Amino acid sequence: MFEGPLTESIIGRARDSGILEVHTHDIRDWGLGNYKQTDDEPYGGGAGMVMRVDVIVSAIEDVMAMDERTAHRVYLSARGETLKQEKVETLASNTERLILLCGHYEGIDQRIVEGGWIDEEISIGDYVLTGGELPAMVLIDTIARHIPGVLGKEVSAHEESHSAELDRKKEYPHYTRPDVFRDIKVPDVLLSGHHAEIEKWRRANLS
Ligand code: 21W
Repeated sequence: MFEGPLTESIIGRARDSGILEVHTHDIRDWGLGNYKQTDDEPYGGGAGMVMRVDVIVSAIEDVMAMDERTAHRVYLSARGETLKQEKVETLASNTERLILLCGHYEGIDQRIVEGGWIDEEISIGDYVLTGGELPAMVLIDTIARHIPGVLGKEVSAHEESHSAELDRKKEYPHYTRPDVFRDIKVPDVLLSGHHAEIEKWRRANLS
Protein backbone atom coordinates (compact mmCIF):
# COMPACT_ATOMS: atom_id res chain seq x y z
CA MET A 1 0.00 0.00 0.00
CA PHE A 2 3.06 2.27 0.25
CA GLU A 3 3.76 1.91 -3.49
CA GLY A 4 2.78 4.98 -5.42
CA PRO A 5 3.01 7.73 -2.83
CA LEU A 6 6.55 6.62 -1.93
CA THR A 7 7.84 5.59 -5.37
CA GLU A 8 6.50 8.37 -7.65
CA SER A 9 7.14 12.03 -8.20
CA ILE A 10 9.10 14.09 -5.68
CA ILE A 11 9.45 11.40 -3.01
CA GLY A 12 10.32 8.75 -5.59
CA ARG A 13 13.03 10.97 -7.10
CA ALA A 14 14.45 11.79 -3.65
CA ARG A 15 14.74 8.07 -2.89
CA ASP A 16 16.25 7.28 -6.30
CA SER A 17 18.88 9.99 -5.81
CA GLY A 18 19.72 8.67 -2.33
CA ILE A 19 18.86 11.76 -0.29
CA LEU A 20 15.91 9.97 1.32
CA GLU A 21 15.57 6.35 2.43
CA VAL A 22 12.23 4.74 3.24
CA HIS A 23 11.96 1.08 4.25
CA THR A 24 8.67 -0.69 4.88
CA HIS A 25 8.29 -3.72 7.12
CA ASP A 26 5.33 -6.06 7.38
CA ILE A 27 4.46 -6.69 11.05
CA ARG A 28 3.38 -10.19 10.02
CA ASP A 29 7.07 -11.05 9.66
CA TRP A 30 7.09 -10.97 13.49
CA GLY A 31 3.73 -12.73 13.86
CA LEU A 32 3.38 -15.80 16.09
CA GLY A 33 2.68 -19.37 15.10
CA ASN A 34 1.61 -20.92 11.83
CA TYR A 35 -0.94 -18.13 11.27
CA LYS A 36 1.64 -15.38 11.90
CA GLN A 37 -0.76 -13.88 14.42
CA THR A 38 -0.14 -10.24 15.34
CA ASP A 39 -3.38 -9.41 17.18
CA ASP A 40 -5.69 -10.81 19.81
CA GLU A 41 -9.00 -10.11 21.55
CA PRO A 42 -9.12 -7.12 23.90
CA TYR A 43 -8.98 -7.79 27.67
CA GLY A 44 -12.24 -6.50 29.11
CA GLY A 45 -14.11 -7.49 25.97
CA GLY A 46 -15.46 -5.41 23.14
CA ALA A 47 -15.36 -5.37 19.38
CA GLY A 48 -12.27 -5.62 17.25
CA MET A 49 -8.76 -6.83 17.84
CA VAL A 50 -5.68 -5.37 19.54
CA MET A 51 -2.12 -5.64 18.28
CA ARG A 52 0.04 -7.75 20.63
CA VAL A 53 2.76 -6.13 22.73
CA ASP A 54 5.25 -8.99 22.27
CA VAL A 55 4.94 -8.94 18.48
CA ILE A 56 5.30 -5.17 18.19
CA VAL A 57 8.24 -4.97 20.62
CA SER A 58 10.10 -7.68 18.65
CA ALA A 59 9.45 -5.74 15.45
CA ILE A 60 10.57 -2.40 16.92
CA GLU A 61 13.72 -3.91 18.44
CA ASP A 62 14.66 -5.69 15.21
CA VAL A 63 14.02 -2.62 13.05
CA MET A 64 16.02 -0.48 15.50
CA ALA A 65 18.96 -2.87 15.13
CA MET A 66 18.92 -2.48 11.32
CA ASP A 67 20.75 0.88 11.61
CA GLU A 68 23.12 2.16 14.30
CA ARG A 69 21.68 5.67 14.37
CA THR A 70 19.24 6.38 17.17
CA ALA A 71 15.68 6.52 15.93
CA HIS A 72 12.74 8.68 16.94
CA ARG A 73 9.80 6.30 17.22
CA VAL A 74 6.36 7.61 16.27
CA TYR A 75 3.12 5.71 16.64
CA LEU A 76 0.50 6.93 14.16
CA SER A 77 -2.61 6.82 16.27
CA ALA A 78 -6.10 8.30 16.08
CA ARG A 79 -5.53 9.21 19.78
CA GLY A 80 -2.30 11.10 19.10
CA GLU A 81 -1.54 14.79 19.03
CA THR A 82 -2.77 16.37 15.79
CA LEU A 83 0.06 16.97 13.31
CA LYS A 84 0.86 20.65 12.68
CA GLN A 85 3.42 22.23 10.37
CA GLU A 86 5.47 23.27 13.44
CA LYS A 87 5.87 19.61 14.46
CA VAL A 88 6.84 18.71 10.89
CA GLU A 89 9.61 21.32 10.95
CA THR A 90 10.85 20.17 14.37
CA LEU A 91 11.04 16.54 13.22
CA ALA A 92 12.66 17.53 9.92
CA SER A 93 15.45 19.51 11.58
CA ASN A 94 16.14 17.32 14.65
CA THR A 95 15.62 13.81 13.37
CA GLU A 96 17.86 11.80 11.07
CA ARG A 97 16.01 8.53 11.50
CA LEU A 98 12.33 7.88 12.17
CA ILE A 99 10.58 4.61 12.92
CA LEU A 100 6.87 4.87 12.19
CA LEU A 101 4.50 2.33 13.71
CA CYS A 102 1.16 2.10 11.94
CA GLY A 103 -1.72 0.99 14.10
CA HIS A 104 -4.39 -1.23 12.71
CA TYR A 105 -7.51 -2.95 14.08
CA GLU A 106 -8.69 -1.19 17.23
CA GLY A 107 -5.17 -0.22 18.24
CA ILE A 108 -2.07 -1.52 19.95
CA ASP A 109 -1.61 -2.89 23.47
CA GLN A 110 -1.05 0.20 25.65
CA ARG A 111 2.03 -1.40 27.29
CA ILE A 112 3.96 -0.53 24.11
CA VAL A 113 3.52 3.11 25.09
CA GLU A 114 3.85 2.56 28.88
CA GLY A 115 7.05 0.55 28.41
CA GLY A 116 8.78 3.36 26.54
CA TRP A 117 8.98 1.68 23.13
CA ILE A 118 7.32 4.73 21.52
CA ASP A 119 8.54 8.35 21.72
CA GLU A 120 5.32 10.04 20.62
CA GLU A 121 1.84 9.47 19.23
CA ILE A 122 0.71 11.51 16.25
CA SER A 123 -2.68 11.81 14.53
CA ILE A 124 -3.08 13.62 11.22
CA GLY A 125 -6.52 15.08 11.94
CA ASP A 126 -9.92 14.64 13.48
CA TYR A 127 -11.46 12.07 11.18
CA VAL A 128 -11.42 8.27 11.29
CA LEU A 129 -9.26 6.23 8.91
CA THR A 130 -8.85 2.46 8.73
CA GLY A 131 -5.23 2.43 9.88
CA GLY A 132 -2.01 4.36 10.33
CA GLU A 133 -0.53 3.70 6.86
CA LEU A 134 -1.91 6.77 5.09
CA PRO A 135 -0.95 8.96 8.09
CA ALA A 136 2.59 7.52 7.93
CA MET A 137 2.82 8.48 4.26
CA VAL A 138 1.51 11.95 5.05
CA LEU A 139 4.16 12.35 7.76
CA ILE A 140 6.95 11.11 5.45
CA ASP A 141 5.81 13.47 2.68
CA THR A 142 5.65 16.53 4.93
CA ILE A 143 9.07 15.87 6.48
CA ALA A 144 10.80 14.85 3.22
CA ARG A 145 10.10 18.15 1.50
CA HIS A 146 12.20 19.88 4.19
CA ILE A 147 15.29 17.83 3.34
CA PRO A 148 17.70 19.91 1.23
CA GLY A 149 17.55 18.78 -2.40
CA VAL A 150 14.15 17.07 -2.21
CA LEU A 151 12.29 20.01 -3.72
CA GLY A 152 13.58 21.65 -6.88
CA LYS A 153 15.85 24.62 -6.25
CA GLU A 154 13.15 27.01 -7.57
CA VAL A 155 10.92 26.14 -4.60
CA SER A 156 12.20 26.05 -1.06
CA ALA A 157 10.09 24.74 1.80
CA HIS A 158 11.34 27.68 3.85
CA GLU A 159 9.50 30.73 2.47
CA GLU A 160 6.25 29.20 1.35
CA SER A 161 2.71 28.74 2.50
CA HIS A 162 2.30 27.78 6.16
CA SER A 163 5.91 28.70 6.91
CA ALA A 164 6.70 31.12 9.73
CA GLU A 165 7.83 33.74 7.17
CA LEU A 166 4.36 34.13 5.67
CA ASP A 167 2.88 34.26 9.19
CA ARG A 168 1.69 30.70 8.45
CA LYS A 169 -0.87 32.29 6.13
CA LYS A 170 -1.91 30.13 3.26
CA GLU A 171 -1.22 31.30 -0.29
CA TYR A 172 -1.87 33.97 -2.87
CA PRO A 173 -3.72 32.99 -6.08
CA HIS A 174 -1.66 31.82 -9.05
CA TYR A 175 -2.22 32.31 -12.79
CA THR A 176 -0.37 31.26 -15.93
CA ARG A 177 -0.92 31.41 -19.70
CA PRO A 178 -3.30 32.01 -21.40
CA ASP A 179 -4.05 35.49 -20.03
CA VAL A 180 -7.69 35.14 -21.10
CA PHE A 181 -9.56 31.85 -20.83
CA ARG A 182 -13.28 31.77 -21.79
CA ASP A 183 -13.59 35.47 -20.93
CA ILE A 184 -11.88 35.03 -17.53
CA LYS A 185 -8.91 37.41 -17.35
CA VAL A 186 -5.74 37.25 -15.29
CA PRO A 187 -5.64 40.31 -12.94
CA ASP A 188 -4.00 43.20 -14.87
CA VAL A 189 -1.47 43.93 -12.12
CA LEU A 190 0.17 40.50 -12.63
CA LEU A 191 0.80 41.32 -16.32
CA SER A 192 2.12 44.82 -15.53
CA GLY A 193 5.68 43.85 -14.64
CA HIS A 194 5.37 46.29 -11.69
CA HIS A 195 7.03 44.22 -8.95
CA ALA A 196 6.10 46.42 -6.01
CA GLU A 197 2.44 46.47 -7.10
CA ILE A 198 2.49 42.70 -7.63
CA GLU A 199 3.87 42.17 -4.11
CA LYS A 200 1.18 44.45 -2.70
CA TRP A 201 -1.56 42.57 -4.61
CA ARG A 202 -0.26 39.21 -3.39
CA ARG A 203 -0.09 40.35 0.23
CA ALA A 204 -3.64 41.67 -0.04
CA ASN A 205 -4.86 38.35 -1.47
CA LEU A 206 -3.38 35.91 1.01
CA SER A 207 -5.79 33.40 2.40
C1 21W B 1 -9.30 4.66 14.02
C2 21W B 1 -8.18 2.69 14.80
C3 21W B 1 -10.07 4.66 15.16
C4 21W B 1 -8.95 2.70 15.94
C5 21W B 1 -15.15 2.90 19.77
C6 21W B 1 -14.76 1.61 19.57
C7 21W B 1 -3.63 6.69 12.84
C8 21W B 1 -5.61 7.79 12.37
C9 21W B 1 -4.98 6.52 12.64
C10 21W B 1 -8.36 3.67 13.84
C11 21W B 1 -9.89 3.68 16.13
C12 21W B 1 -4.69 8.85 12.39
C13 21W B 1 -13.88 2.83 18.11
C14 21W B 1 -6.28 10.45 11.93
C15 21W B 1 -6.97 8.16 12.11
C16 21W B 1 -5.56 5.17 12.73
C17 21W B 1 -7.50 3.68 12.61
C18 21W B 1 -10.72 3.69 17.35
C19 21W B 1 -13.02 3.26 17.01
N1 21W B 1 -14.59 3.63 18.83
N2 21W B 1 -5.01 10.18 12.18
N3 21W B 1 -13.98 1.62 18.51
N4 21W B 1 -7.24 9.49 11.90
N5 21W B 1 -6.86 4.97 12.46
N6 21W B 1 -11.72 2.71 17.25
O1 21W B 1 -7.91 7.35 12.06
O2 21W B 1 -4.87 4.23 13.06
S1 21W B 1 -3.12 8.29 12.73
